Amino acid sequence: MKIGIVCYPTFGGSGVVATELGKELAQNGHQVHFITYTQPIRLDFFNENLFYHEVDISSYPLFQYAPYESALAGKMVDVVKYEKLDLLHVHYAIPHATSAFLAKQILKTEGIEIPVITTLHGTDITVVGKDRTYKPVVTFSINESDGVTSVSEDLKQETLRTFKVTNEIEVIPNFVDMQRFHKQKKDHFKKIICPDGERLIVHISNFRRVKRIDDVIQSFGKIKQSIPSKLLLIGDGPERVKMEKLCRDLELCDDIRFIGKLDAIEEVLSVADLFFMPSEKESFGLAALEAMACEVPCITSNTGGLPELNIHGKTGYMSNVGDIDDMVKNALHILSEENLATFKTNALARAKEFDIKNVVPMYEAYYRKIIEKVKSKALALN
Ligand code: GMT
Repeated sequence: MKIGIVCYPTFGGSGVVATELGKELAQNGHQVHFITYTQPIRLDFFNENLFYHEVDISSYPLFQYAPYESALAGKMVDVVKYEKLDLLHVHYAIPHATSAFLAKQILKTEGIEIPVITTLHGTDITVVGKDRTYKPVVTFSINESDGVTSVSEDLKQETLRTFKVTNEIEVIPNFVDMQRFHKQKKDHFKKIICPDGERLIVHISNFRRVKRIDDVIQSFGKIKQSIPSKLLLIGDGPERVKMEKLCRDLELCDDIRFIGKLDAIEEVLSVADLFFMPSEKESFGLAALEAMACEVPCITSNTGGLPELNIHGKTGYMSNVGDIDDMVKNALHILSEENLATFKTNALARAKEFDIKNVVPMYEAYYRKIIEKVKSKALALN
């Protein structure tokens, strides 16, 4: 198949999933065309089947805001026509599904039927999509897509509760590339971070409020009173400065390091003992899955799709959002000498269920189904 993929090219989970999906599809022999405003972060790989098309957003003094949706739709039309794509797969509803609808209508006037699949990732539904301004547009764009997938059952249910959806939603979970994410021997690295054999706790996110990094820091402060530990905070975003201040206020700076955005996170995860994800909302929790693949158990909140990933008492523990005392109690249990190895083994076993090799075929089957559906519909109308 010739597949167009539209996504946010940044470190965010939806862009990572879209890029990893495209890379795997290319490995499987499909031709994959990324259409984004800049080179996707994880598109760091040469494959003869991978192509990148940059959306050019021309400005004009009249525009206070450049019309990105129009530029994206125009680029989609161009790539579909000239690369003869079979399908457009857009990740994150806003504004990608809307631009795809526009592109589809334009192409229709030229006799081209392009199937459009929208994958819902989380905040496009649970935060931004709910906003009064966007809600009618998101509802319309979901209903006008030829196929809709969601990364967890919980996100599907939340979508059905929030919007008047008339379309079927197929759940295809997120996945992990086990060849990249596996425990590597990085003992020298662990020695540098934890010179006295401390436990290593890691958090990775885009540092938005929804991630509740203050809960990570406060929990860490309590954990280290019982078990000598270090905390690595990986990523960057709007909350970083506030979180640095919190570390200073709690006098934890000697044991916490902010690493910023990091590409080779599997190297850090290889030496981690515990991953923290206390998010307010989390449709899936891709970073937790990547941690599990590197044999790192997880302390997460029990929100959104996290119960579909983290098995309470086996691969880690879940707590109510904001219940720091419970998180600390559970973290101490996992980090104890007698329990840690079992939790690590369980985390790896769970991650294997989300191996990219098992999940990408679900997308391939879904693509074929939607292409067929669109073909039959077009035939019936002619
Ligand atoms: O977590 C974020 O804020 C980034 C966001 C995104 O769209 O890039 O992540 C969402 O999509 C990921 C990939 O499907 C999921 O693993 C995350 O759980 C989800 N984030 C939220 O629901 C907050």
